[in-house]
Amino acid sequence: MSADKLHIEMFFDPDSSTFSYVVVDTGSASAAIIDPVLNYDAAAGEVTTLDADKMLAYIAANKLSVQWILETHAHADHLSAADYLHRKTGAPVAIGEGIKKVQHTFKLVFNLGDDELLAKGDYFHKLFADNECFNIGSLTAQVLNTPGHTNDSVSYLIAGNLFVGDSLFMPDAGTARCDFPGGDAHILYRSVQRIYQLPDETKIYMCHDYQPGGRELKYQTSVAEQKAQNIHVKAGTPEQEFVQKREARDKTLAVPRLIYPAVQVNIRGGQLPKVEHNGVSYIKIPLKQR
Ligand SMILES: N[C@@H](CCC(=O)N[C@@H](CS)C(=O)NCC(=O)O)C(=O)O
Ligand SMILES: [Fe+2]
Repeated sequence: MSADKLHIEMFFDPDSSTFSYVVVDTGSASAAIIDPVLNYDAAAGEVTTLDADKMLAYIAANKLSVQWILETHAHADHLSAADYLHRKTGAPVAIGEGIKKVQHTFKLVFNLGDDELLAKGDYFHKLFADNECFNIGSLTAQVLNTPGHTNDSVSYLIAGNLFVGDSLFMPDAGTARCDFPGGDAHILYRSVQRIYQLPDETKIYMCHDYQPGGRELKYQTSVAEQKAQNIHVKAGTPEQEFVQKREARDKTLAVPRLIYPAVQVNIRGGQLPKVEHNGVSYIKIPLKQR
């Protein structure tokens, strides 16, 4: 680990093109985990903890004390390992308070009873309000609500480093889709403007990189680079121009491969649906007949 006050260790899941992070306050060896992935083989219905165990190995090797497990949003493309890591480390699982809306939306989609989901932020240990601050050892972190991709999307600002979830992609990929239930390109535009108010040198960390044109994997950029180069929204791009581009692209995108398993688990903070009387947990998929 570096001798800086803060160290950011990146982990990549190639199956879902997701970046997860361990953010370390090197002075106190306190850490936060951001957006951990639970591996899932949909055909086999098999959940494994390969990626999360790599994080745990790093945490053990560096004798870190995990203080937070942070979600930037309820992911629609991969399952979260937040609950697994909570059970391993005891750290609270936190997300933006917009999760209540996401839970409400998907409670209806999955026809869940109150015994399964109340949609009041249940399953999470902490719901962050906009601008709320919290500590990772001696580091101060701030929560910025950045909805648009989803209702619950937040960015975490930690000592000049911004973890944006899917509010921005690398400049050559632009932004994430806004066509999930609760998504809204107008709202994402305003969230991006909020991010663009931060100092130009603010470092921005991705949650995904789909490597457009087959270029090498990238996970870090800056506010200045985004403002100058983002293909969907540069500094000064009018809202309507962004919305048109975003909505046109959304029309071309297929439903994410793991949306039903992912959302079902992630609105429960990474817990699998309650086991049935035979001890087995099941994933539900609503069928549309056309
Ligand atoms: N092909 C991927 C797509 C995943 C996906 O839709 N990712 C979202 C973020 S959760 C997105 O914004 N994608 C933008 C894009 O593919 O251009 C899958 O099936 O999992
Ligand atoms: Fe996402």
